[in-house]
Amino acid sequence: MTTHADRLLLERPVIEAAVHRIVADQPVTDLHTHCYTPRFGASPTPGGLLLWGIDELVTYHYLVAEVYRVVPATELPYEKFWAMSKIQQADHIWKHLFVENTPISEACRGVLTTLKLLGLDPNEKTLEPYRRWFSQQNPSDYIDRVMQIANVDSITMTNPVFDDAERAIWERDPKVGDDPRFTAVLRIDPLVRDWPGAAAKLRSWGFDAREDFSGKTVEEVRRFLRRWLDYMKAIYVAMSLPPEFKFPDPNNVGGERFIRECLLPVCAERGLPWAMMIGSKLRVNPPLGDAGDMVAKADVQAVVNLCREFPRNKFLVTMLARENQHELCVAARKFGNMLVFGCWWFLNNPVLIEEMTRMRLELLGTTIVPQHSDARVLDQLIYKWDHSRKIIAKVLTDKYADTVAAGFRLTEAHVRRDVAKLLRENFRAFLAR
Ligand code: RAT
Ligand code: ZN
Repeated sequence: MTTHADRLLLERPVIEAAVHRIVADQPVTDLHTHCYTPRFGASPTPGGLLLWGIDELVTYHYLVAEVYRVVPATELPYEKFWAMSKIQQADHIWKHLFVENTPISEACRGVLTTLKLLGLDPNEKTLEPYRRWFSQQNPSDYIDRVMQIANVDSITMTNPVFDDAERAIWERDPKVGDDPRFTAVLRIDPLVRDWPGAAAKLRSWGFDAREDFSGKTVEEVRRFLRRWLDYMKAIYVAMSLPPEFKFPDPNNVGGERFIRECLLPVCAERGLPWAMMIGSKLRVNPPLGDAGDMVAKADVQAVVNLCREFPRNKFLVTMLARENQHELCVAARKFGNMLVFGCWWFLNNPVLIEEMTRMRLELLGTTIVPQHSDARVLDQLIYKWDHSRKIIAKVLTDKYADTVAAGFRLTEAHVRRDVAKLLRENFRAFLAR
């Protein structure tokens, strides 16, 4: 007897329909977001870290960058924009990007998709109707609703301990991260980007970390890492690293020693991966804030050196430059302790997601995590996953059609197994390893 799972998928339209259905039905474990549990406070409450709702969606920094292409700083100086209320900023962006221009960029389209999938008409000329709708939602219930629409089963936070506002919240409320829908990640960019500054901070928090690594620095930095990993119940450690990142690095001896002597031993002892997000050049236009960051090509050899020298460590790796993607895939073929993930930030555009997903599947089979959302605003989970799922399904359809043409007897069970790995199990298995 042929069961549903054994059903052969041999013709392209049959493959296509099955793949799109299976990809849509597969719950995602989203391994990198900037979303928070409601206990961190929620917008529009001042200081709330969980951002959600129409005004946050429309003032996403990707859209701040885009509105400055339409209304340049000579017409609206940056200080004036930042002095406006969130509502005024959102109105400005809506008018210029959604009403007076056609919202075809990926970040604009994302707002439309989100509204549509929430059951709203994205054609309103002002934001008032959306504001009324969102004001009737309660953040915690709304998280459930967004997760259900996006079909996301777990949201991984990003928890920067060097951010004073966030650290204060953790210190006030040790249970702030306890929500079964979320997991925490210890984010510590300054320890490599600015070792002397980070060491000074650690000293001010009672850890005797010295710039020249004298005394008990190594032990103390390890104590700091363990303390926060345990406190947050972090599932990995993350850093965004500059295009100049090297390992070893004679120009950043402090950063290198931190990685070698403190970070990697603690990660190995705890069985936790280190997520490296490489290629972000911060603040090339400082007054734009988060919208003022840039991309540049980075050095894949640094990743190769780390994976080879530290075989007991696990490395989650994503790179920001399109030009690095091929070399990174080849590097991943050499090292089982590396898991390539996501189409990060400026790569989160259909043309690049498709290209990267295709290349990764061709070079690495299903041993990848094709996407993460990087949602900064909770509601963005809806569009980021809707858009990416469709591209992943499209690419998989092509790959399966080629495999079938080579004589493989493809069934629904194969597709289900592969899609589960890609969207959920590969990441979970890597953590558990
Ligand atoms: O994608 C983004 O929103 C960036 O601003 C960054 O947050 C980046 O994803 C990061 O995690 O550093
Ligand atoms: Zn991010």
